[in-house]
Amino acid sequence: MLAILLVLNGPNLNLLGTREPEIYGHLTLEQINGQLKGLADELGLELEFFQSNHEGELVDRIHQAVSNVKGILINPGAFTHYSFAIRDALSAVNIPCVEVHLSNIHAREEFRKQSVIAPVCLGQVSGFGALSYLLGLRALADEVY
Ligand code: CA2
Repeated sequence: MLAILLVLNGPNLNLLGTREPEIYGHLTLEQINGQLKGLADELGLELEFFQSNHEGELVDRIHQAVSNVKGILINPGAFTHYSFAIRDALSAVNIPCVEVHLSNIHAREEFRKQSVIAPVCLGQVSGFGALSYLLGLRALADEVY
């Protein structure tokens, strides 16, 4: 049976490809997920995808992951910077997690430089557009196998 990894995306990432392409690129979330699926097939992994604009829904999905998920790839969106609820959920389930960002959060506004999620993750990939997700998936796959 293939290991299942969960790809989580937070608020506003459903708008990818429609606005602010100079910051977030031209790809839609569906296209990024398609690239991830291609890489997962190569690596022999199964992916589940979930995007929500609601903090509680992301927390609930993380809780559900306990039953079958071996790793979590997460772009928490703006929740990166202040959601102790998502951080606590990731910490509670104790599933290996990698944080990814399209933009380089360390090269933007002051408030974006802090991630409250990163301390409960294996690591963070930030600033490479869709490639951040692919690099993050490779890192997570390494941990899972
Ligand atoms: O760079 C990233 O991946 C972010 O997680 C994106 C978040 C932002 O709040 C984080 O600081 C960094 C914002 C996602 C907003 O996505 C949009 C996509 C298209 C148009 C407008 C917003």
